[in-house]
Amino acid sequence: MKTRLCEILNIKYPIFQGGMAWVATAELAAAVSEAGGLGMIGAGNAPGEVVEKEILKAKNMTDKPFGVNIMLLSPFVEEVVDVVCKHNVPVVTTGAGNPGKFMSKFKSVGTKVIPVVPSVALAKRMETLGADAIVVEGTEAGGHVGELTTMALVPQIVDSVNIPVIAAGGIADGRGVLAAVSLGAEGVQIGTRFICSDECTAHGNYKQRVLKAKDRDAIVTARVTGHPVRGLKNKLTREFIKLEKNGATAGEIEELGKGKLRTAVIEGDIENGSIMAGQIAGMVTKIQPCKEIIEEIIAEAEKQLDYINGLR
Ligand code: TUI
Repeated sequence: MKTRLCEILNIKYPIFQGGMAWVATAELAAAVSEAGGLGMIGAGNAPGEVVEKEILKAKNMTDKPFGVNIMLLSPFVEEVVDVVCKHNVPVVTTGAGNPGKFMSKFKSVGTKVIPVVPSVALAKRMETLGADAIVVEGTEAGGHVGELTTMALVPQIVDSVNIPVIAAGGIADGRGVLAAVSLGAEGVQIGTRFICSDECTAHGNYKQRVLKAKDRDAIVTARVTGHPVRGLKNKLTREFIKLEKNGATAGEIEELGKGKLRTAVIEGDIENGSIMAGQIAGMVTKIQPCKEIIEEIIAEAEKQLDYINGLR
């Protein structure tokens, strides 16, 4: 499976690993890149020096291209942009905002910029600003989500821009990849399934909770803050729902969420922590090496294509 993205980014398969904060460390990113996909370090809310260490670690673990996901709401966004440029990271994806003001800086060091967008308007704006491609993320995704589904959003954006589109949200196997390609995407981004990889450094409790998840377990909370977050049901999501029902302010709800991703990913407290994961969690049933995950997905996509051809 080869698309324009493989050429532009010098990768074997057009499969991105989602830049999940705390979860997407150098170990995971390097393993995905070694397997022929595009691994991504999730900068989240980490300071520049922490992200710098991860970049150097990843460079030691692979010669293949990898990326950094920059969370634009981070208080350290400026210093993260600086370290990414300093180390000539080949690819940057951005989330939770408009990366416009950093675009020329990335371009000047040859870093490819691939913003994550939840709408047609933002996709068009990013193309005009010189984005190399865009990740179109549907509300099926984990973490901070937009309103529209992958199914509805991907073809509308494919029809509105000329740069390559990478579909994200609700994809975890070869059928999902083929569906995304059918909608006009030239690549996919997969997050939740890579949490359940051997190389992912997240706490075992987090991985086991994803494995246990059923179809309706990944719910959205904190809508009133303007930054809705999808994660797996637990004590924390019940507390969010209770606060929301009682008419708590956006500030109070935001306060409840502070530091909670770390609580789950690092400490392994999956009752009080935030278990960000996508709707496809219910389909993830085993922990595998990244190479096996990617090769299985590609083989399934080919099998599914044969099946579809057999229907003609
Ligand atoms: O960014 C993500 N997923 C994330 S970020 C994150 S950390 C966080 N935690 C709590 C609250 C907020 C963030 C966890 N998961 N995905 C990419 C994504 N970007 N989804 C939606 C957007 C987005 C939303 C609005 C991108 C741009 C945007 O633009 C608004 C504007 O400024 O025009």
